[in-house]
Amino acid sequence: MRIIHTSDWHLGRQFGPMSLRADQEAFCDWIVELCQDQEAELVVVAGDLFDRAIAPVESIELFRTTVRRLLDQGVMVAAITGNHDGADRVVPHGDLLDLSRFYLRGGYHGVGGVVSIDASDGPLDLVLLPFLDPQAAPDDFGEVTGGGEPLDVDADADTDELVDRRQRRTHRSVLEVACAQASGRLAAPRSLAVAHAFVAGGESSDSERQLVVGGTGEVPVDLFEPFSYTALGHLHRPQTVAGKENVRYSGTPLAYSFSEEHAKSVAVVDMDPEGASTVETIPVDVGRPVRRLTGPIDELLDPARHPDAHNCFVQATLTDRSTVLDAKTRLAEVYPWVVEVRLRAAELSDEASDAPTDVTDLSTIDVTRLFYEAAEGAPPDSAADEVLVGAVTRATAEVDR
Ligand SMILES: [Mn+2]
Repeated sequence: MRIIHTSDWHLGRQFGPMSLRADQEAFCDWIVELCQDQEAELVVVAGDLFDRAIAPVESIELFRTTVRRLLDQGVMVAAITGNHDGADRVVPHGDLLDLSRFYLRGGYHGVGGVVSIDASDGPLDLVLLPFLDPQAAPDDFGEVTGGGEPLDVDADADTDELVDRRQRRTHRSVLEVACAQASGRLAAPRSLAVAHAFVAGGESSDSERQLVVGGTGEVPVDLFEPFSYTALGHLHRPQTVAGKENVRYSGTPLAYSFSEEHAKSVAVVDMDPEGASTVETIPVDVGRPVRRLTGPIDELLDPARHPDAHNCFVQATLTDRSTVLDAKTRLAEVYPWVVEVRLRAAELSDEASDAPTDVTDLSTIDVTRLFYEAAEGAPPDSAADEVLVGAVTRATAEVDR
């Protein structure tokens, strides 16, 4: 069977002040068409369906119509909530939707369960592992002992033990329980796990929100050992984990931060009836890429210099020593999608302020020169130095008077 693995659609997200609505709609059209062209049987969305817990109404509508179009085409859909989603709002009808072959899970309800699917070439066990907030775990949620066995939960456990157990919980410990429970229930010769997690060894971008406050929230890759293929969400860059072809992040369909200059793609997974899979990544050719440009403003304003950045979201870092007026307005004439303008000189002065120099033995003019260098990113040239010397001489003369 052919599975299309995607994640982190983040519907409703903006790029800085720019709306991504048209790009997200274009991606939804694209995925519907891709499934038709590829004759896919199942589409996976591995968490962060929406960008925030209370998603805009038009994003909810876009998700609903996209799933509807896929189901109408005869494609099954499996989706879980991520750390951005409001699980309680997304999934109240979860198991009802199973009837239409839309498998949606979030939060702790039904976690550790297995959904048996009849695919065209045989059965598949689907294990849906949404982002599990350790602090939100029900009190009777188990623990895994050293041997990987879920601990029996004693309903009469005293309060101290419950408090201890709550404090011990980490993203790793709750996911371990869920994986152990699910793997004990596997029945088909093959399985597909869908999880939203930060698996140790993965490479992050600037647009993921930390899974848990404090600690790293990392989980070890061997949690997913029992499953034939693990479709991961959370990290926004497409990648395999720990060199395993069958444990993979699809990455986001669109670039959501300037750290994502890499190409975006979805993973097309062909799985045989025994669970062996081959994977091909298909680049997503809709949506606006991102570009980081660095240089003096005159260089960046030359339209021949970076013609490929014209249609990108642009972050411009200006290296000019002197003040640049109206930089963003001027850059927008060449790069209509410029989002952010940064000043390198300002960055340099930030760096300089990290390393304070002992100025007690320096003359007033030398301290002034140091200040100039920190503010402008370079020592004063002779003309600037003449002005500084003049100003300092006059100021100190006035103080002495
Ligand atoms: Mn995400």
